[in-house]
Amino acid sequence: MQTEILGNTESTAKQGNVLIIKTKEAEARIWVYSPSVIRISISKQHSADTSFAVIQKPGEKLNYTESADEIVLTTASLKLRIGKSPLRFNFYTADGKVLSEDDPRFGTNWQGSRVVNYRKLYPDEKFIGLGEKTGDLNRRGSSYVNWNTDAPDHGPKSDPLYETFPFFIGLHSGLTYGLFFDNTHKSYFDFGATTDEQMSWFGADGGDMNYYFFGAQSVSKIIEDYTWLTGRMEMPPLWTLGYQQCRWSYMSAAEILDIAETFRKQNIPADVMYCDIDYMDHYKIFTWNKETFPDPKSFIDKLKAMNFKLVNIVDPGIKVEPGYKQYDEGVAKNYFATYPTGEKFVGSVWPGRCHFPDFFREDVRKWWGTSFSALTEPGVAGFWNDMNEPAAWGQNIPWMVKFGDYYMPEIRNVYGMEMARATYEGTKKLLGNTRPFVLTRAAYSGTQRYSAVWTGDNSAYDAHMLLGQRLVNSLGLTGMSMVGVDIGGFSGDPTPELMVRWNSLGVYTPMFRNHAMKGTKYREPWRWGKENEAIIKKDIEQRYRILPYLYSSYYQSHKTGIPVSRTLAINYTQDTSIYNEKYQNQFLFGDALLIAPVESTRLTEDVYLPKGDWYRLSSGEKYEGGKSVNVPSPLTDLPVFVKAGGIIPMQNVIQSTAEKGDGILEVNVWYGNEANSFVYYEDDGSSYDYQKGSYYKREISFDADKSSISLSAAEGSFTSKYSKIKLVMHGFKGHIKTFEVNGKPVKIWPDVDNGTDYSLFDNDSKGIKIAY
Ligand code: MIG
Repeated sequence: MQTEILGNTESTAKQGNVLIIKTKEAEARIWVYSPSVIRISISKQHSADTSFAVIQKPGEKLNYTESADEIVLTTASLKLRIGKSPLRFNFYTADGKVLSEDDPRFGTNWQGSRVVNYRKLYPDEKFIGLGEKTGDLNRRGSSYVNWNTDAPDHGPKSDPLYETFPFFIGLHSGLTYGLFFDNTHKSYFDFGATTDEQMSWFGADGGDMNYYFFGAQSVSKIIEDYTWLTGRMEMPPLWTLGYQQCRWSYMSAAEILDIAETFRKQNIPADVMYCDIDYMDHYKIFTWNKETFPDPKSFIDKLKAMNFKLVNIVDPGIKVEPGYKQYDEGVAKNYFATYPTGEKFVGSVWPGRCHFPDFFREDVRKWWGTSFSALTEPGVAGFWNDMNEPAAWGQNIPWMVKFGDYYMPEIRNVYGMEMARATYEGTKKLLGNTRPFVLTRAAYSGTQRYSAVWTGDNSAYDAHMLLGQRLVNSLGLTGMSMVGVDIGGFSGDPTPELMVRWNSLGVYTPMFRNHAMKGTKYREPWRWGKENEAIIKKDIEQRYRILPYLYSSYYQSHKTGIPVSRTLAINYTQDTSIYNEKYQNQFLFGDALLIAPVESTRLTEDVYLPKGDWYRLSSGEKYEGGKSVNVPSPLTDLPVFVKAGGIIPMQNVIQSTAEKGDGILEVNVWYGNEANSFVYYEDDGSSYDYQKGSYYKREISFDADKSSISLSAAEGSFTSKYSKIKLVMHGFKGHIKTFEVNGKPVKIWPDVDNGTDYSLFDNDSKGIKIAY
């Protein structure tokens, strides 16, 4: 096999909105999607121009000049200089600063169907992203493979895991850029790991060198652009933000009801119970075990009466068993993957011998979707998609297995996403105006449009807890905001200390789900002794306190793609300390909270606080940032800090999101010199009416210079469930002279225990101005 390197330009032509450049080896096509997003696709033979990830079309404008050796394409924010001979692609900011360039020697090249792009590596260049990848926050010096894999027992260095997000962000010379390699084949990324630090490279076993280059000059704007291109999440059902209790498996309806009752008896807030694979009849998807779940509807009605939602698992494998509805229908309509001869592929999974639906076909997705009536009719609210890498015992589904026209190797990495899509589209239809919840294990770029993800089978030890946090933070960079890890660790048994610590981190995990493997000790909050139960309860209560803040943070993800859990690399990109291994797990949870994950054995911890002032959430103690501080981290108090100026709407504890609560919205503001604002968002938490204007949105602003806190008039037709506002002012001692709401003096009380000052007044959606 020879290496073919992209050579000299033979012709250039503009065809509508695409620039086409031909060399002896290949054809390059260039489109401008937006001023900060340019796409290049280079191929010896272009495949059909379809994408599972991208939902935008290229723009119409193509501004370029051509000379004998160069084409220079410009947009408002980018300059792409194309060297004609040999054909190389080099990106600059509009004012000419180098963002990223092809390696002049190798650029794009091939070995047979394998295609690779080599790029220059800059001395200070760092890399972040790639979604669910182990290793460090800064991926410089590491290499990765994308090949969706069932990875039980993976460790903090294992690769690949379950999901593929071929999108990374490069950082150097104070500049930022992003690159999305939209190629679903097995793919490879190397950030200077094996090139003597000369180059970075990425490539795939097949397909086109098809990538999108992002030139925005901030990590958050790059995430906005990437999620503009690949889509954003809908508003999640509010109940999914509550505490979720899962296990492989609660073995009967009676057992699940018993657990749910215990939550209520112990007054530990919770919203969700799960059915793992044992609810089914011999693991047949869309069936119920008649002995252990004899009457699904009355079982779910009882859960509903206790304000619990139920989520059920479905795997893709359909058991080979004549007489089983989904098998018979799938065979009759040819819905399953085949060998090239047309024979159906058989792989073995939990049900035994199985066929695998071809989710790449619309009619199959429809059929799959309607099958969920077996779950939605009795009242299941959420749909958990597992084993969709796809997994089968032995793992290596043969390369010649066909899904319609696609062979396994070209679409393995998107199978899980298309299953999640079928599940989402189908259940959305069945549920009418109610938002479905889908949770998937395998994913590809764009999955955020359909589903939440969790990080698969983690393990009950400290390093895995920390790894999980990095995975969550990294997934946030690639558009996945709603992400969970199995709190407590899926395999193995956590020590009580680890369970408590991990649960406290779960409070600040976008999806808060406790889950464990068959054979492990039970994990529910009351299994750890009275003292630990009390800590776990208090932490879960904290989750319910911050729900108004969390829901508003999800609104940001819905609108802009900015994730709920944010690696510090988003807001503090140029601060090199945050990439330090010691601090790399830290993250912002929403706009205002900084969380430092701490191992369960460490009762004090060094935390790095970026520049600015910070307050410890639990004590109100103030810290100066721009340095590391050693802080107490007992199991009762995970280090959580609030940015000075931070605005966090909270509520009093409720036992589930279905409860109305006491109608008091607690607006917390921490004193700070820089003016700040927060977009507060509320809607009914369950329907799609928000898309028709039924929401309640207002900006809460704080400006110390003006001694003012204000809430703008509420936008939207929804009526807030909070009739009163309790304003809690942290760190305002000495700053409060008078206190007026809309020009009228209102009472304000000092809270001696917390060192805060607070007031209570009516929630007026017309707008509230507070002067102090
Ligand atoms: O082969 O459904 O990652 O969360 O509990 C194991 C049983 C299959 C793997 C999932 C895990 C789930 C388990 N599943």
